[in-house]
Amino acid sequence: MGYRLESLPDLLSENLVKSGLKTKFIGRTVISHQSLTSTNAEAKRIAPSAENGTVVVAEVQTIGRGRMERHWHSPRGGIWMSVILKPKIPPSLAFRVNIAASIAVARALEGLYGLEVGIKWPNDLMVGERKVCGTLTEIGAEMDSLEYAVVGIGINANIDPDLFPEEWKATSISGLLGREVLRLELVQSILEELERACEGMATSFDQVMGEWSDRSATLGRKVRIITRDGEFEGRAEALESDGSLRVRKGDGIEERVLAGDCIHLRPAKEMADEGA
Ligand code: BT5
Repeated sequence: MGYRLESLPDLLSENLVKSGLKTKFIGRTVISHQSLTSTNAEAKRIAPSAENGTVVVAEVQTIGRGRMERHWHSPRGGIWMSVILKPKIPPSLAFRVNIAASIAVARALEGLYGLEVGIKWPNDLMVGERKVCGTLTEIGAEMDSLEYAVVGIGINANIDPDLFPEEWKATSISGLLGREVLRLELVQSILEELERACEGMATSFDQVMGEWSDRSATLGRKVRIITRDGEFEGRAEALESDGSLRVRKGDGIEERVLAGDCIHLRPAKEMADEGA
């Protein structure tokens, strides 16, 4: 039986998420909680025995995780979910899962609400200069094969943006649109887009990588890169096929950065106007 979306309370229950979902494998199993420490932690716990495409979702996370052990604020009204994927790829290509997730969220936000979403390397989805979504991919692997990837997706859906400290440069979908959205519809759209984006993951991924570059808010910008080894500034030039960001420093030397933080220093347009 189909449900009419607009007549439903906006719950992310197992039945509602699965109802009418147009996917082959993502979301065949949905595990829905009122509250979890972290959907990624729970997804990792069950991943070894879970079926490919299992989705874990929670209304609230009490210890939501960002990258590098940072805290992710996850109050009611947001979308906090993790998808367990088991693509047949080596661990070195696991970054593709994160790329696919960013593309899926960007497509969904654009398709449903007409929002122009930019992807900030490595894992932020931005509207203008503000973050609306972050992704966190964690893996379990043998030396040469990926056992599972857990891709966590956190979206500030229906949250008062004033709840975020200004220094986070965060906002929410409801804050941007001036109205609340149906999270259920957004979750389903993301899961459908994620499945599409994952299609060529084990073979040719060039098209999705190209879409990432097209949607990138980072390429062409002057950036400060902060890694475990230190920091430097330069111009972000390209996303390489191994997932690294290629940055040309002031002295002309190119660096390839696989992991780290990226701060956008100046708008691309301003730099182009200056011929930088
Ligand atoms: C991320 O980390 O952007 C990854 C966020 C992933 C969250 C999802 S929710 C479902 C799944 N389960 C989890 O436990 N996690 C995943 P990072 O780039 O490190 O950004 C973290 C930083 O963003 C924090 O240090 C804050 O400054 C800021 N921040 C925290 N909560 C935020 C929020 N809700 N919206 C925007 N910024 C936030």
